[in-house]
Amino acid sequence: MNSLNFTEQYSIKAIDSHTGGEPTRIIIQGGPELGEGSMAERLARLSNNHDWLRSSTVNEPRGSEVLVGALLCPPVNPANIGGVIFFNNVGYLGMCGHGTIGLAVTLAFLKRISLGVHCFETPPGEVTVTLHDSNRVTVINVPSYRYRRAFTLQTPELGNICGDIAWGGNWFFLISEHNQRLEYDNIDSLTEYTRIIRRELDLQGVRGPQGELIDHIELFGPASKNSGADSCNFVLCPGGVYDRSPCGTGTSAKLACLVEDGKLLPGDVWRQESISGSVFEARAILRKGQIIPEITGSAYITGESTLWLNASDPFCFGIGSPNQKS
Ligand code: PYC
Repeated sequence: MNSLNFTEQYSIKAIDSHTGGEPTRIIIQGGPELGEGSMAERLARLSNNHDWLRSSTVNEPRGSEVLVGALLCPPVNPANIGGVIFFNNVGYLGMCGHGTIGLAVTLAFLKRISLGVHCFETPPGEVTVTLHDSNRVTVINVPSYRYRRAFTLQTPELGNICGDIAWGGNWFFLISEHNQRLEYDNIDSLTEYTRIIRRELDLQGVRGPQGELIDHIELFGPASKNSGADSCNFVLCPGGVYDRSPCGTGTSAKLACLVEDGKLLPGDVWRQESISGSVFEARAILRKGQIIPEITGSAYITGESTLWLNASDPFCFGIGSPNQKS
């Protein structure tokens, strides 16, 4: 049953935060029971049987296309703090870097974790966070790698676009050679440009090794003068809007490409600036031949709320969602 049976009112508790400008809504109460199994198995159950949770909490009118939601779950391994499944206005994410930083800060706000190291389970694997203070967090992400180097996409509208396809917990097409101006006042045309690329990748059947959609597009350019960063990015997310943060999984995919090209040594710092001016500090370490990204950023709590679902509300499960009642 992909809806929720309730009479009159149903409530969900959520904590909102932002990481480098990108919002995260952590659902701490009122989510469905997903049973046993890995976070990948629970994601499938959430998506197939309880998608109402995603659409009602991140879609309008309660949320927006920018918001990333996350359901906190009990861990499989009791030594871990919890499991987490990330979602957005159109579906589900693998890992989410800014969201994991937001999650750690949220759990600290709730006094459920203290400073130090904590492990979480996500659909693509375990990640470790170090909570440095009430806002600053380092995430050790899942292993990241480049799948295709210098892949040329031929597009009728934009001509040939050359970039790398890489995994950083989500799939990215990373483009450094483009004629776009990476400035905040150029967001509309960057969004349009990357939406075309995303559509063409999909239409032309360009996929990951297991047929995965390449659903994030990442452009790189010079960092702004006073940021102290190595590069600035613009990341188009699957829901069609840009990441306000430098994107933790996108920065991880970038690190994998840089290390594989010999442009960044394991352990050296890479500062990635976002189009909105926030910066993640990143480095890659090598473990058993795999590239393991570490991403450091800060999150801030922006709200603590009870979301109400009203049985007579036609938009109870979100506007335009497949779960919409009217
Ligand atoms: O920080 O990994 C990230 C992310 C993915 C989508 C939005 N943010």
